[in-house]
Amino acid sequence: MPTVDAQPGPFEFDLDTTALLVIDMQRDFLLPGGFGESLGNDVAQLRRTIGPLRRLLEAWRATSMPIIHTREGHKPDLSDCPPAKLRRGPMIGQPGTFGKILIQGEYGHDIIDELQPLENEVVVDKPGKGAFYATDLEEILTKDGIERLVVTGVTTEVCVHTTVREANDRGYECLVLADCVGSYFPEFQQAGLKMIAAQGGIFGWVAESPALIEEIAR
Ligand code: TIU
Repeated sequence: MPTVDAQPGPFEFDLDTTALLVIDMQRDFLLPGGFGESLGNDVAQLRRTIGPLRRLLEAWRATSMPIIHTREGHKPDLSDCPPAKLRRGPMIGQPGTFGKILIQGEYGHDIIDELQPLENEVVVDKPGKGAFYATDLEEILTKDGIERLVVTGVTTEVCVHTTVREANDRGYECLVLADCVGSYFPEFQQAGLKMIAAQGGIFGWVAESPALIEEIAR
C-alpha cells in the first residue's frame, strides 16, 4: 500500500479509495485587491499554496483518483445564507473588486486561474465553512467508494478544519498537506496543523506534498 511519512505516523492509502479535496481556492480569498485583502488580511499567506497545489494537481491528474473542488458562497438572493452569518459578514453580497462578494456566478467567487478545475472534476458549492454541510459531498464520495481524503486549500483553521472535522466524524481518514493549506494568520496555520495530528491523530494526519507526490508517481 502506498504510504506517506506523516504526523503522527505513516498515512497509508490506496489509489481506489482516495480523493483529493481542494477547498475554496477562490479569487475572493486569494487575489490581491480582493475581499480577503480588503479585510486587512495578508493574501501572501494563502498564495504560497498555489505552487505546491499546482504540482500536486499535475501529479494527481495522472492517476485515476478523483479530484473535488469546493467554493464557499451563496445564491444571489442570499436565501442560503443564515442571518447569523450575514450579521457578522455584512459584506457578503455587496459589490467588491471582483463582483458581488461570495456570490455564485461572480468572478471573485470562482477558483483562481492557476487551479481551474478540469471538465471531469467535481465542483461542490457550499454555503458553510464545512464541505459536508448542505452539500452532496457525502453522496458523491459514497458513490465513488472513497474512504480517504487528501485535504488542501484555504483557510487552514476555518474551511479546511471544519471540513476535516466533518469528514473525520463521518469515518473518512484525512491527510492534510501542510504546504497546500494556508491561513492568513501564521499562528493559526501552525496551531491548526498541530491540532489535526495531536493526540495520536485526533482528526487525521499531516504531511508535506512532495512526500505524497513521490508515492503517487511510483
Ligand atoms: N474558505 C474559508 O476558509 N472561508 C473563510 O471565510 N475563511 C476565513 O479565514 N475567513
